Amino acid sequence: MVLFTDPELTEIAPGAVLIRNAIGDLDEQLLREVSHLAAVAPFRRVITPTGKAMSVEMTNCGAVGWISDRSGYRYEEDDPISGQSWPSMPDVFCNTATQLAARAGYPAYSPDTCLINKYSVGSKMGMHQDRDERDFRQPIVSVSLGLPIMFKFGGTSRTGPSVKVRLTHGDVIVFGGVSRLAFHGVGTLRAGSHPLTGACRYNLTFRVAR
Ligand code: MD6
Ligand code: FE
Repeated sequence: MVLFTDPELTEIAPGAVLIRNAIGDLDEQLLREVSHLAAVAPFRRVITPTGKAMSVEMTNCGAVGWISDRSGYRYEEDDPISGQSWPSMPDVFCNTATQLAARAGYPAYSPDTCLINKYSVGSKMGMHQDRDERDFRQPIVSVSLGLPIMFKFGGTSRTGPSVKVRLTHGDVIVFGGVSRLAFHGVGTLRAGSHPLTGACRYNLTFRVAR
């Protein structure tokens, strides 16, 4: 049950909750962890099954990580670059995701993976569904850090009408319920400079994959 008395909280679609400025002063700690993780599992541009490199760079932490190559989208226990397991999820990641999910009305959330997206000028992400996880009753918690971007939130078909939300540093979307399989994407990252991330935007998406 969502607390509509929370002034920072908006339900953008049934089960999809936007929490503005949701991470307070944890931003620097989260970004520090991102750079530690990227030193172990570097950001890379994955190839889609059609053979195109995505413009967004990605890495993962947790028990599994989301990858894509010519054979498809899936979760893997090992980073294909190193052949080693993905770095474990920092406590501050897990604790933050659990608290945010609870605030949006999803108690006892315990993610087993975090996909980290890095956007540079010109990066974008087309409309897609997140459907490589096993249990769609579990929400996704998404934290935006750095430069702003336009988030498009559609329905259950790729081409239907969509709601647009400009996501800024510290904004969070918790994506669950009947919206868990909604199509969504983000527009092109525009040039800019953020005091903590410079010319980039990072997006942490927490999932229960297995
Ligand atoms: C992004 N986010 O914000 C891309 N997926 O850069 C996603 O694709 C996403 O924000 C599932 C749930 C929440 C999200
Ligand atoms: Fe997504």
